[in-house]
Amino acid sequence: MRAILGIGTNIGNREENISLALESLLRLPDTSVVKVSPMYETKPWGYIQQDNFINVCVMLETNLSPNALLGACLGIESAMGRLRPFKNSPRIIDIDVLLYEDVEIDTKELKIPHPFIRERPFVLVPMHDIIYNNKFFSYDISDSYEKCDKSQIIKRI
Ligand code: PH2
Ligand code: MG
Ligand code: MG
Repeated sequence: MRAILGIGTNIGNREENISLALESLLRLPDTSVVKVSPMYETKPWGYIQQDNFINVCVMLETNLSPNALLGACLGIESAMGRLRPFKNSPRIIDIDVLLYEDVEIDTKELKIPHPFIRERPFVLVPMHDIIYNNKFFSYDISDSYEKCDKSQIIKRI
């Protein structure tokens, strides 16, 4: 099954945090990394009194169930030292399951599609890079992508 993850970091060496998270994803069982978007420098969304983020989106091919994949992502976050002092607080790494083919899940622990995809330019821009013209996800972001404010989502070279 194909899944899309969103990864964000705004503490410490952000490029290194992204690389470490990608390396950990490569080591997951029954899972391969199919595509990685470019890195984007993004202004904080929600709680804005914090440093800029680097965000990327990743496409996986995986036999892990959505819940097992969530568990694996939370495990990588913990192993990298993620703390959760308050909602939307600065973080070493955040790995969210955004889409899992056309599966819909609405539990306390896991909501797929992720409920805020269409509101968040820092998700829409890198996601658009990797799901454009794909045949795995019918979730359509093209309208939201076209309309969203991309002025604070800067591609890194
Ligand atoms: N994640 C959030 C809240 N705000 N802003 C940016 N730019 N990037 C993020 O990854 C991010 C955010 C909650 O997970
Ligand atoms: Mg998040
Ligand atoms: Mg998260």
